[in-house]
Amino acid sequence: MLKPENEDGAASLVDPQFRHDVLTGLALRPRAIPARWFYDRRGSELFEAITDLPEYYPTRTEIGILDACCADLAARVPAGAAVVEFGSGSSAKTPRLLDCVKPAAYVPIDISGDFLRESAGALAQAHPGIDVVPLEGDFTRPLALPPAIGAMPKLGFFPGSTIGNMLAAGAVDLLRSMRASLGEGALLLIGIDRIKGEDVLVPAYDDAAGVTAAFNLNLLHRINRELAGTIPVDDFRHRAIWNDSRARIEMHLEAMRDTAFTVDGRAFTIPAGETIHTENSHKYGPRDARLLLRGGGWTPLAEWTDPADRFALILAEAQPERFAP
Ligand code: AVJ
Repeated sequence: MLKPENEDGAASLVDPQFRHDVLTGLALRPRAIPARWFYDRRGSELFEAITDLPEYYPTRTEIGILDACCADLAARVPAGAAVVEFGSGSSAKTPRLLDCVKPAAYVPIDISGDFLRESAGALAQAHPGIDVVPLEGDFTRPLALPPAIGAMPKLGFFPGSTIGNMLAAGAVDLLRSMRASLGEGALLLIGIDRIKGEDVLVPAYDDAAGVTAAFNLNLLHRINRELAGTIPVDDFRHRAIWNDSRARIEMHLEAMRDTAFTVDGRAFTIPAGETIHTENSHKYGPRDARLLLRGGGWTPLAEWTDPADRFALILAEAQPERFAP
């Protein structure tokens, strides 16, 4: 499989999926490119910087909840469990969860093998009692877990409100895939960002230091670098908009003047004021989040929030709904 990013930047092979998503996305109306393409090396660095911003509350809020709920959570997870993380486990949350739950095994799943092995190695060193078994693969589809953890009780971990990037249908599909991968009776600990005032939401996605703007605009630099693009990046600006009816923050790149450019030899024009939609970050009220989980085959068992109710960690079990008429 081709990697979306290579060490040598310009000389890297074109990822056919990236090329396809960009060329079709720029031809769509409204124009839209999937958010997963933000995360080349520079984009991942910028996202790390976002998590430290004073305005970006989700990361530190979720870590605070995880620390505060540890005793309660640990009491609900069977001994000798395997923690299965959907994502590479490079965040500050993973070691905290492992120290809390003390599982027998830890399985990080990621499509980027290099990144996966790096973070898995570091975690294994820091947790000598835990069997770390990285699994390279696409967790948006059901996958076979390593035989070594076959008999262990499973705890899935999907932090960061990453589920918020998906539309409702895609989010339900993903939850069902996780259920198929982990099996009936498994637990899932998922972080979901809450609906709150625009006064908090918009600055979290449009910070004073301009880091989120750089993160969004990096997508255009990446297109220019990897797909032989001629996009005049300085003619675009970052926009973060709260879409109240859909309960989501949308990120866009807005053309500040009429622009014309090519990507991989194809010509595009974007008139002044029009945008490329680059990300949705859906927010969920308490009932919305539980409905979403049930829709994906997960029954909520417990949930923990911060004192300001900004973010929720929900523990759910892969069980069919009981008492259905
Ligand atoms: C990684 C998808 C959870 O939606 O808050 C942060 C990505 N985008 N700032 C989010 C993001 C702009 C983030 N997720």
